[in-house]
Amino acid sequence: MDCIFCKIANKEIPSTLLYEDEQIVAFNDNAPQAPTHVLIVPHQHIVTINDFGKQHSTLIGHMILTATQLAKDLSLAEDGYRLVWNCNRQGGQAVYHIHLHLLGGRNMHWPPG
Ligand code: DGP
Repeated sequence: MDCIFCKIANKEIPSTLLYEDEQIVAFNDNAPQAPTHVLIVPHQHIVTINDFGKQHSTLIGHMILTATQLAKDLSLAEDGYRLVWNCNRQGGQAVYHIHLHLLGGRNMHWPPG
């Protein structure tokens, strides 16, 4: 399968992994939208969050808890940060392998762009 995030998760393409286990990897976004911009990505190729089902509940929880732990580890927790899932075209999804964005280190705007 020609998927950039599968290749990163499988270490076929090098990246600086901030976290990894049997379910997920976390690495820096290569087009950062904030001083800290980390992507939390499952090994499992799930195309969009529309494909989430109850069977993914543990994975989803693990992704969110890893993001909040990384936020603490990266000293973002006190000032705050944002977690983002983009879904499909209008949601701004560019890579069709789900990923959770962890953004921090600057003031975030609302409504988002
Ligand atoms: P999204 O728009 O939600 O699909 O976000 C995709 C993000 O993935 C975008 O912020 C840029 C990042 N990205 C795309 N290709 C690569 C890559 O090869 N390496 C890394 N580290 N990030 C990538």
